[in-house]
Amino acid sequence: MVKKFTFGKPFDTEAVVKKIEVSKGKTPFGSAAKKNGGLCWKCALEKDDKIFGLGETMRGVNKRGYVFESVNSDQPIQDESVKSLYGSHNFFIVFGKKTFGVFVDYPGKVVFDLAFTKCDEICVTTETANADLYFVIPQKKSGALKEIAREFRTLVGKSYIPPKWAFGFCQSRWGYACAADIEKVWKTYRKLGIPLDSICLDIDYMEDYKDFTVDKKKFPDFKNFCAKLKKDGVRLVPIIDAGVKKQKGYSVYEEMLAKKLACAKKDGSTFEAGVWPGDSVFADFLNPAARDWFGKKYKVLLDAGVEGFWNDMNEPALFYTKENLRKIFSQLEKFKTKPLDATGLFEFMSIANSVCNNADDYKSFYHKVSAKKAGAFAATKPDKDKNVLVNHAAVHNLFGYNMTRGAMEAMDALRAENGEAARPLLYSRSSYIGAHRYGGLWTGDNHAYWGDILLSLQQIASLNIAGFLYTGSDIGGFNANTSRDLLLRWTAFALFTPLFRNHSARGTREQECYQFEKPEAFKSMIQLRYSLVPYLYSEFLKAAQGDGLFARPLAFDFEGDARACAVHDQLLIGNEIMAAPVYVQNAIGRYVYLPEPMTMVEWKNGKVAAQKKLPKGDHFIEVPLESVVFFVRDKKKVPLARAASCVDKLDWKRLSFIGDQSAAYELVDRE
Ligand code: MIG
Repeated sequence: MVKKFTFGKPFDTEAVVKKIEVSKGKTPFGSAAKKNGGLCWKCALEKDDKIFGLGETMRGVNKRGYVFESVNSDQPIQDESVKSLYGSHNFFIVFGKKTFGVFVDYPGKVVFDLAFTKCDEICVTTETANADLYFVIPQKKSGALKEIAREFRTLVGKSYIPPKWAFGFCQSRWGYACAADIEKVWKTYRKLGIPLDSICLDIDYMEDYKDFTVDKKKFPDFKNFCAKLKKDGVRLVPIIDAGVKKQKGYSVYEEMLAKKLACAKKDGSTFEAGVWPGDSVFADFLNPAARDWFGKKYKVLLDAGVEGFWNDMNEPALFYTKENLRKIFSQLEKFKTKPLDATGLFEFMSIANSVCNNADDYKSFYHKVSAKKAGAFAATKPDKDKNVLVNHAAVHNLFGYNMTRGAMEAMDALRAENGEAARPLLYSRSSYIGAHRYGGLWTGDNHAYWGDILLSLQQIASLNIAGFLYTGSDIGGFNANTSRDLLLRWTAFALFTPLFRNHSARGTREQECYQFEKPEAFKSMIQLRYSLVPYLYSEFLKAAQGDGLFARPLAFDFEGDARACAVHDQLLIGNEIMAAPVYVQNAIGRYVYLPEPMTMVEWKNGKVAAQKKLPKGDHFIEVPLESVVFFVRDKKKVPLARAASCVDKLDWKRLSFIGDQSAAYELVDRE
C-alpha cells in the first residue's frame, strides 16, 4: 500500500505514474515539520534497523550512519566523504521491527541524515516546504522488502529494457580518436577470440565536440563503418553531451535559438556556459517541446546505423560561465599585490576552485514549465500559454532525467512510425527516479581502486531498489591506472551486471584486455559472461516485467536471517545466482556467507572446472586470480550457453545446466 502526503505546492516531477489519493493528517512512522524554510521529516530508529536504497550514493548497502544529499553533481572523486553523485534517487527502505519505504519526490536539494547526527534518528530535509512524500507500507510481514520494492515500481513505472546485444561486452575509452583506433579494438578482440558486442565512442568522434556530428576526418565514411562492424556483431555507441556548441552555422545551435528552446536567463537571454565544446548552450529539457526537439536529433545517428547511446555531462556539468569567471578574476585581483600567507593562499585556491559547477551559475538560468506543474516553484507569472519560469537550481535534479526521457520518447516515436520493436540502448550519467523508465545508467567516474569494486556492487544493489536495473560501473576504473589483477577481479564481478563495460579516462594506462599479459584469462571470464547471457537476460526481463530487482542484497530473499541481512559484499543476481567477488589485492580468496546450501561453481580456462555443494554457513572460499567463483542457489539450476563472439551468435537452444540438475528453470526470451 502506498500513502501520499502533500506539503505546500510541490513541483510535478512526473516520477510517479500512478494516481494516489492524498492522505490527510500525520505521516506514518514519523512526523513532518517546517524547518528553516524547508520540510523536515523525522523518524526514530530502533537499534537494529537497517536502511536500504538511495540509489547512486557512496558507502555500504546499509546506508545507516551517514548524511547524503541529493544534488546531482559532476563528481570526479568518489570517496567516503562524498554526499552527492550524479543522480538523485530519493527512495529508501527502513528494515527492522517496522519495515517501510519512503520516497521524497522533490526536484531540488534533499538532505538525508540517516542516523548520522543522532544515532537513532532519520531526518530528511527538503530545501523548501513543497514536497510529496510517499510511504510504501507492506501488507505482509514476510517478504516485506520485495513487496515494498515491487509496490514502489508500480508507483514510478516499469524499468527500461535494453536490447539483447546490450548484455554483451563493451570496450570503451576516452581517447579513441578515429576509425583506425576503433578498428584496432574490434580486430584485436576478434583476433584473440574475446567476445565483444560494442565499442563506445567518447567525445572525440564529434567534430569540435558538436552533438549529432561525426568528424569526417576521423570517420570518412561513418555509415559504412557502422555497417562493417555491425556485420561482425559489433555496435558503436556514441556519447551525447548535454552542452551544445555555440557556433554560427551549426544547425543544432541555430535551431535551438530560433525555436527558443534553450535554457535562458531571467531577462530572456540565452544561458551560456563552457563545457567540452567551449561556449555552449543547453536545451531546456524541462520544456516538453525542447525535449522532443533534442530527442529527435538522435535520428541523425540512428540513420547512420547507430543503435545505442550514452548521455553524459547532464547534471548538467558546467566548466565555467563568463559571468562567474569575471567575478573570480576580480576576486583574485587583490592577491596580485598582497603577499600570500597561508590563509591567503587557501583563500586564493578556494576562489580559483569555484570555477566549475558553481552554485551561482545554477541559480542564473531558468526553465519553462507549465504553471500547473510548477507549483510553488514558479518564479514568474504565467504567460499567455500558461507557462512559467522556474529557476534551475530549484529543480536541478531533473535535468539529466529529462534529457534521457526526451531521447527515449523521441526514439520510441520514431520506432513506432517504422514499426520496430526493440528499444535502442540508452544510459545516462545523471538521473532522477523516473529516468529508470527510459534508460539505464553507469556509475560515473570511479577510480582504479580496489574499494571501487565493492562500491560498484553496493551502488548496483541500491540502484535496483530505485528501479534502475540496467546499470554497471566502469570496469577497471575510470580514473587512475589499473593493473592486470584489478581488472581481472573487477571483470569477474562485473560479468554479473547488466551493463558490462570496460571504460577509462584519457591519460590513464590503457586497459583493454589485450594490454596485459595472458589475455586468455580475460577471454575465459568474458566467455562466462556470454554463456550466462540467456540467464542474465531472462532474469532481467523477469525483474523488469514483474517489478522485481535483478541484483539485490541478500536481505531481500533472506529477511529472517540476521547474518544474511548484514551482508554488504555479496549480491543475488536473478533468482538463481549469488555473486561474492574478491575486491582486495593479493587476496587468495574470501569469506562467503551462504544463507542456504548452495553449489559453488568455479569457472576456469573457459569452462566449468568444478561444482561443489556447500552447506549453509560461513566458508573461506579460495578464488584464484584467473578463475570466477560464484554460487547457484539451493534447488535451482542455471542455464549456460556456449560462448560466441557476440550476443547475436549465441545459441539459446543448446544449453547445459549447472547447479541442481533436477530443478526447473524458466527461460524467458522476447525477440
Ligand atoms: O569531463 O567524455 O563520466 O565517462 O569518458 C569528462 C569524457 C567528461 C565524463 C564521463 C566519462 C567520459 C568523459 N566525461
